[in-house]
Amino acid sequence: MQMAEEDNCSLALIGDGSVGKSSIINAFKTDGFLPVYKQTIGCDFYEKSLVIRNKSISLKVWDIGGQSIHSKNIQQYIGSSSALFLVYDVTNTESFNNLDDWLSITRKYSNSKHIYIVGNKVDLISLRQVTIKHHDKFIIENNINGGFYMSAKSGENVLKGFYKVAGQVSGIELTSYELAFFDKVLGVKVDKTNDNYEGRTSFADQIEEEDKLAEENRNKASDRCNCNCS
Ligand code: G3D
Ligand code: MG
Repeated sequence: MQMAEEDNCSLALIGDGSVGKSSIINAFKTDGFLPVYKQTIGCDFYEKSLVIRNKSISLKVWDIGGQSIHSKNIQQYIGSSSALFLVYDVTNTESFNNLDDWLSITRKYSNSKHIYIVGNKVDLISLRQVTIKHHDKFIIENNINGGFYMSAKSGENVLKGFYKVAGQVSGIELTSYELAFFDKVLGVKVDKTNDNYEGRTSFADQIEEEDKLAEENRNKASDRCNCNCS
């Protein structure tokens, strides 16, 4: 009997800090939401085997800290990803505006056709700032593959997004009917002691150092500022 071959999909979640990248990955990873943990510094990854239409797909997910856009290692993570989620927070216009920078850096280092924007925190309905019109306009004007709205808190669209994209990378276009099976809302869990850095790479410490240095230099530069800016 022939062994079924396994496809590979590596997906990087990038975007500003606090938009919910780690929370989305945790929602996918644990079928739950872990609201209390440190901001990702550096880069962590998680690997999971998915079965899509009887095809086994090994999905590797990279979580790149928002503060590492200028890190030299970001090229490697973006360049080696077959798909990219550019995540923003629908309650934070700045995180949406900064997608321009995230897309530029993505296009600089990647030829992937599988680029999506993800508007996260849609559970915060009354705080929403970024409209559907802006979200759609970004997709059309930048000619990217598409976008999702997610809530890492309720789990809305999280499974759907990951399965849809992993399928696409393997040449499988899941139908709306098939995707509806992933439409479940994930359970909510609170784990205040979680400090799980499983899959943290050796680059993580290096990136952390670079980020600290950049922050220190920024602080030094602002200390030297003698103007009347507030
Ligand atoms: P990051 O990995 O992009 O830096 P995190 O972002 O996953 O660390 O999330 C940043 C904060 O946003 C966290 O709040 C987290 O609980 C919250 N968050 C993430 N996703 C959602 C969501 O879908 N809905 C809501 N309501 N909150 C979300 P804290 O307070 O722990 O810093
Ligand atoms: Mg994080």
